[in-house]
Amino acid sequence: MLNIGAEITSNLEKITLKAAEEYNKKMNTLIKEVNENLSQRDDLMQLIGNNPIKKMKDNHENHAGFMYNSFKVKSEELFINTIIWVYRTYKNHGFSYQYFPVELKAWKSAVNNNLSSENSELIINIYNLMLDNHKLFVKESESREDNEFEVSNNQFNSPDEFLKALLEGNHDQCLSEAENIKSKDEMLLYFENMIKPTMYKVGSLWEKGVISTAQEHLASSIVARVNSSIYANNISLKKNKGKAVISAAVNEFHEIGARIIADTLESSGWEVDYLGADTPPDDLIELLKIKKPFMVGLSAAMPFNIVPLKETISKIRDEEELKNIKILVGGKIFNENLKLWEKVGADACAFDSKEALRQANKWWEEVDGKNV
Ligand code: B12
Repeated sequence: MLNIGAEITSNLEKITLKAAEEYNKKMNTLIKEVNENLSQRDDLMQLIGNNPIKKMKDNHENHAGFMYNSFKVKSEELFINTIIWVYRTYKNHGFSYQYFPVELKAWKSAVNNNLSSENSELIINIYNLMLDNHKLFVKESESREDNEFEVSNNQFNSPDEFLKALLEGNHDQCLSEAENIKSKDEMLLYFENMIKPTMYKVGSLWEKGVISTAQEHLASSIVARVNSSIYANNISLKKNKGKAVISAAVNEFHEIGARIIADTLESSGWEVDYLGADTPPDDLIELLKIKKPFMVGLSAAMPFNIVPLKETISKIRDEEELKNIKILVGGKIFNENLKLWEKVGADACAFDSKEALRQANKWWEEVDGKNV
């Protein structure tokens, strides 16, 4: 971790709940003011590299959500990793490095104009820290790559060939190999050694501006079809373990990983209800009351979805009839920020499907006294 870590932690710790909530309440005003401030500049197009203004506005919306989450979760690693990702990705998409100090100053001024002085001071300290360390963030963003998974001894075709077929939209080729997967073990290996590294590579290419958002969407939708076909060919009807509900967190649209976890558990005897992306917390809780599962698995990838996930978990814990449910979390954001799962109040976190299955079976064994 960077040597500014301690300073970031101490400044995040100082942000009171009141200050965080005032920032949240006034978020739309802050975003509007920052958008207006930048839009009036003569050098706007140089700053954002001739990108559509909407791209900058999207960044401001994500920024506000990320800051609010950081004020509440107070994770130094999440804070630093996300800033570095933002610098790297927006630079790759044509934004100039100079955009960041300009934007951060606009946030400072919006916070100063709209929040009470008691709260704004605490939040402006964080913006000052970001401004003071601009050069460091530039340097770090140039030296760090997004995580990619290199898979050795792959029994399948090379992930590179699969990637090429995905990006070309070659459904037939992508499905042909999946049709040969005839056992649970092969299925699990395929998820971890083919689907996951390929999708991480897709993300890395999108981040570098090499492929478009449409190509990323195409790849995701083919993967969803491939996974459905693998599932249909390998479904296990023997259910000898507990019930599990698996879902992506509210506002979380990354659901391929959650679905892999659902299919993995189901193929190993768990009775699984898989809910997909963006499940609203109150509806999730209603469903849990009806289904009464042994465990619930929740997935998150985005930094701005951590507080909503934390609140969902806390709502589940508040329900007397759900108090024994085990809560497992996972997803890219937890894999990159190793202590984050504790901050959201989960019982455990798992890095991948193998680890998720091991944890779920361990809990089941403890409670049920069965050999699994
Ligand atoms: C496909 C994709 C999308 C698709 C998702 C489609 C779908 N049906 O899921 C769409 C287009 C919706 C999307 C949207 C966005 N995306 Co996107 N996306 C991706 C991409 C390329 C692949 C995700 C994936 O499928 N990975 C493969 C799975 C198998 O891996 P996994 O999720 O990590 O899952 C494994 C483990 O984490 C774990 N696990 C996962 N869930 C769970 C749950 C439990 C309970 C457990 C125990 C374990 C577990 O087990 C899984 C198997 O090993 C990633 C790149 C990447 N590196 O992941 C970017 C990525 C996650 N996206 C990113 C971004 C920025 C976005 C957007 C903000 C883009 C935008 N401008 O709109 C939005 C945000 C939407 C939102 N609110 O959620 C960034 C996030 C970076 C960051 N730090 O903030 C990434 C990393 C791309 C990049 N390199 O920059 N995206």
